[in-house]
Amino acid sequence: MLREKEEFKAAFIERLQALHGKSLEEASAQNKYAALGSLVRDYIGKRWVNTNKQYVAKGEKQVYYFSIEFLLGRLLDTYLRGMGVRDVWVEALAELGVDYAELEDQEHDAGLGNGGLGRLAACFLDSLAALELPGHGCGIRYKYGLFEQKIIDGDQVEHPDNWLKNGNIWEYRKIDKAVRVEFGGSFGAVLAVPYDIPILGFGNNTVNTLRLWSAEPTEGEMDFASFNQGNYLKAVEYKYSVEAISEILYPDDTHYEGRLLRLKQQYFLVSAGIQSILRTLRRKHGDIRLLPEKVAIHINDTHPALAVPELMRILMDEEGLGWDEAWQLTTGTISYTNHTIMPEALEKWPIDIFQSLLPRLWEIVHEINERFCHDLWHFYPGDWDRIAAMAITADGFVKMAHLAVAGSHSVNGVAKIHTEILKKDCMKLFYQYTPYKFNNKTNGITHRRWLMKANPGLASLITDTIGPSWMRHPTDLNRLQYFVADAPFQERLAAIKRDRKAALARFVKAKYELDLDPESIFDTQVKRIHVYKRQLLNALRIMELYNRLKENPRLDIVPRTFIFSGKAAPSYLLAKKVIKLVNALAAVINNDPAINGRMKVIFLENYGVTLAEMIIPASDVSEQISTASKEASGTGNMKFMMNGAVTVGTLDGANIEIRDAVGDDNIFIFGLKAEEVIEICANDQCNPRYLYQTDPRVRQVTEQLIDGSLPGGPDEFRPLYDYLVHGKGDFFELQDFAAYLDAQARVDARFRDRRAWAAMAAVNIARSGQFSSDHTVGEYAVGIWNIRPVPIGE
Ligand code: DL6
Repeated sequence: MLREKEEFKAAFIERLQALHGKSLEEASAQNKYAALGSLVRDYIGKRWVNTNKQYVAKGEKQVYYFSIEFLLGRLLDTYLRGMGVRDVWVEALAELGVDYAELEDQEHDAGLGNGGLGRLAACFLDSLAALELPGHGCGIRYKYGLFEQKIIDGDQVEHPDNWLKNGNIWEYRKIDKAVRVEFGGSFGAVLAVPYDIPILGFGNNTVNTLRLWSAEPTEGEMDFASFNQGNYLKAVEYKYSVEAISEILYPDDTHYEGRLLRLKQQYFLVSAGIQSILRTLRRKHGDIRLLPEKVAIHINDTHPALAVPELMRILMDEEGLGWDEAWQLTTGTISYTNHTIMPEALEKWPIDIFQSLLPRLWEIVHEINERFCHDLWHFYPGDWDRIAAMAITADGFVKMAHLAVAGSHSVNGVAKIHTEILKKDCMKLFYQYTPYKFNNKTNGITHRRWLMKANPGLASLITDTIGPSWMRHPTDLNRLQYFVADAPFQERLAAIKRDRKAALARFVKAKYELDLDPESIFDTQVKRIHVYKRQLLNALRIMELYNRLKENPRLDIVPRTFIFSGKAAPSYLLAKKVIKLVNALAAVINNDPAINGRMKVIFLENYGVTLAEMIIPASDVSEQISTASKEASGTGNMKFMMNGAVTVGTLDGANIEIRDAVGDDNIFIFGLKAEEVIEICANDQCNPRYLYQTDPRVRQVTEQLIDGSLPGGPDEFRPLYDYLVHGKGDFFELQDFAAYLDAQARVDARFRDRRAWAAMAAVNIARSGQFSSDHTVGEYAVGIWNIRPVPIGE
């Protein structure tokens, strides 16, 4: 398949002519990108059909990963790597005078997710296909992805992310596979139209499917040609209200919002997805009773938890099964991952909204609750408090996490500590009742995107050093341990890091007209902006270091570049203030001649997958400083580690497992532990104010927020001051401040010894294989889904 350069060149030029009627010289970059995409589609088409045929022929169990978010990023490069033609095609393009990087830039990131949860779903799809596992994604084709962030006068300003503006060459609209989704009440029916995106394996013939559903008016309801004018307007209204369902991704991952549109999205996703799965099951196997044997449905957090009552509805109302059998099939098929313990993110739908939009589902949920509470009564006779706390519907709400636990056979957390907290704390009662359902699956990231694609220089060094097996077996990265102290290896590693830093510096110079020093420590915190992730703590220590340098201009520090990037939910005012503060610090510090470039602060706007691919390989230090117990796992921590950045972090989420993997000498741990945080919060003993009174550094930096020394005047950052000094202190910024400064001093000392630093970086890379999502997905496949690889022949 076009493995020879000359063959490819001829095909490419021919395709340009056929698609656009243009010669190579006349074609625009967008035309060339489309022609390249069309050649990729040629390759994929046959293998996709073949994969599906073999799945049918072999009759193996399939898993469907239901997620309200899939944060894919760009796909072109992933496809070319999966096909094994990237290097040949890139070279051939260069010989034609076509810059591949320019073509890559034509692709708009598919940003159909907020952050970790959506990116995890994308990594899992990549690993499923790479491992030849029969697994598919099921999501929503939002017309607008996560908003585009612009920074104007230091503030975040949101713009719509019109990612489909130039079309999407990777999607296949399959109108013949559309299904009707019936809502209750006055809303009526909606046509769910699938857009399939092929998910290519790596060096194999597997092509799995990500099916994204788009909401369209059903034909019947849209037959308004003969309508009088009043009905015509109504018909148009109907059209817009239907299309609104798949119009936009909700831009908040940490706050549950009881909006009707969100509930419509959730039902739309699960109803369309389940109908389509059952249609395939009937066609392939005939007998619906084979469901748990042939299908696993995984729900990524509670957003698709309506899968439980929807599957019950179809099995009973359409397939004619009785309750008990339907329940056995449903719970045997569905499994659930919890991604957060933050109470404000836990979904609960007001019963009146639920009932009026989904009357039949409400009846079923009501019955599930009755039976669930009845069973609890047998187990815990007379323990009303416990039963009330576990009920699925209570206090006027449907509690989605309770529904998800009751309706699935497996419940997993996403890092060891997170699963322990679920078991001991927030889901304690459920764990006591059904301990066998609970298990841990620590998150992972695909090393194909986050190492091979994002950092090809490092990938080559690794292959030169230990051979290529790590690409298929990422734990083979362990073999790098023999080279950790090897001087030539360390030098090459350091040179690659410098090269990535220089590339980022060029990008920053071009976009922000700011000079970064690649010799300085690139110290990075990139992720969603949220109080629990504590970008504010990072900002405070920057202020503290600045104060010290001002007091003593001869202070001996290693120059540092503080890099931030991330989006705040549009209505999250405190988080937006943190963005403003970072930008204010940048304005002051970057322009202060007394600092002489020893500190630089930069906030890179519009964080997303593609930007992350540039920032992460260029970083020396990875800031993972959430309040212990609050970050379920984190996956950014793994991406940095895999690229040789050293973590400064709390004992939270997967940081703990990273610490265990690299050892205490190769990570900078600080701060309160989860048990301490939980206990202080439980006893309501958090009193940050005493630190303001006793630690002069705390006092100085907090006062500076309101003394008028920052741009914007004394009131601009008062909300942050009030939060820190007069707030409840739930996120422990002030308690962890001294320990954080101490950890940063250790970083400074260690970085001076370049060999020691390179050795630390090497240990981090060597130990990162266990955090490949191949490993994680392998564990889901065996421990939860019970699926096996299905090798696909040519
Ligand atoms: O599991 C993926 C990712 C974790 O790594 C993060 O620690 C966690 O914050 C994130 N959770 C969410 C919250 N969504 N909900 N609900 O995105 O999941």
